[in-house]
Amino acid sequence: MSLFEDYDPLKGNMFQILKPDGTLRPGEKSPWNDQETFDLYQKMVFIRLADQRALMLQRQGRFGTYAPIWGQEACQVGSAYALQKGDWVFPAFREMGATLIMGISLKNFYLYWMGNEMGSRAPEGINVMPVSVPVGTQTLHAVGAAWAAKLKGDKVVTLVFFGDGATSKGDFHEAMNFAGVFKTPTVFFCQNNQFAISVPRSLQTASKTLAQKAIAYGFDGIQVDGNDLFAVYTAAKEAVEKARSGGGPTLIEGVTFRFGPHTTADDPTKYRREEEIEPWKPLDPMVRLRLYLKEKGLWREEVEGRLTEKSQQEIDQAVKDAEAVPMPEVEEIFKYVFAEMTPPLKEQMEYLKSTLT
Ligand SMILES: Cc1ncc(C[n+]2csc(CCOP(=O)(O)OP(=O)(O)O)c2C)c(N)n1
Repeated sequence: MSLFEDYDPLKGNMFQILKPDGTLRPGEKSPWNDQETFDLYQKMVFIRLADQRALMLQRQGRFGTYAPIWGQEACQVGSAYALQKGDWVFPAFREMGATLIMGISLKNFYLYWMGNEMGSRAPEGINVMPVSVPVGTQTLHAVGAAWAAKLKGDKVVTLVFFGDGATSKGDFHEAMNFAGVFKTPTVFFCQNNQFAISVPRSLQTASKTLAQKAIAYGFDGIQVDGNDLFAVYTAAKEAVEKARSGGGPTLIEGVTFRFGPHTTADDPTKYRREEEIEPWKPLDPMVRLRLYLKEKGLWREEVEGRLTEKSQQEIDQAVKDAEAVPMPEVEEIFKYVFAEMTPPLKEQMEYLKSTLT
């Protein structure tokens, strides 16, 4: 029986394997052996520290802005890890975890937020599309790419990330409809982090779950504990395999929480009370994985210290390498919009240049 038949998104019975206390639900097991689980924990430590560093770099004026992933590591690592070589990730703007799991270097990732478009260029063989700031538009791109692959007979799956806020966009509904009709090999991953900037989930939709939106479009939807790496991976893996074997799309709603600001440009204390954050703290994806590993004898304070030190060294190097890349000329903002620059673009470019001299 398929996981998607066991969990009815209308009922809101969320799929979970690893409980917040680090123990497994009865009858459930880790999808990996101990070593692999530990390796993924190590990657998550690196990702969390790289995320924290990004925030600091912005505060120091070395990044333009940044959209932190703090709290959403399991959603991103678990789902991207379920892909195979040749599959594609279509990120929104908060997907450092998924991007690094796909093999993009931290240096490359940092470059984008430093304002260098070279950071949008994935190396050959790494299938990660550039950051998509216009909310939800990437869902259409992911469906188009999946459809193209299907027409060509390529066994490729596209995984697209978006937030709870994006589910109110027409793009999302058009993408879901098209995917359902043409049975495209697409996995829609909604990171329901409870907020779209200042708009809480309760004001986003009257639907009981976001996963249930799949029902209207004729395919599977499942609500997963987005802070549970094991559950996210297991659901994503099943969705990816289903897509690859011609079974069509799936909508996964990862229930999670954004601990940080929306981006470095906002102050969450203006719209979110401390009491709203408090209940999510014990549900942190890193905490439960650490408890699980501790019980297995694989985690101790010294281990954490070692992982942190090693990660910080790698992060230091990535910052150095990214800052050593020459910044592009300001003209490049305008140069590639059209084959030939239009008069308004030329005017804007001249104006910008005049403000810089
Ligand atoms: C088309 C469009 N409208 C508005 C914005 C401004 N904006 C940026 S992020 C955001 C909220 C997105 O919320 P959600 O989809 O839940 O993703 P999250 O930021 O929580 O990851 C908005 C309204 C935008 N970038 N694009």
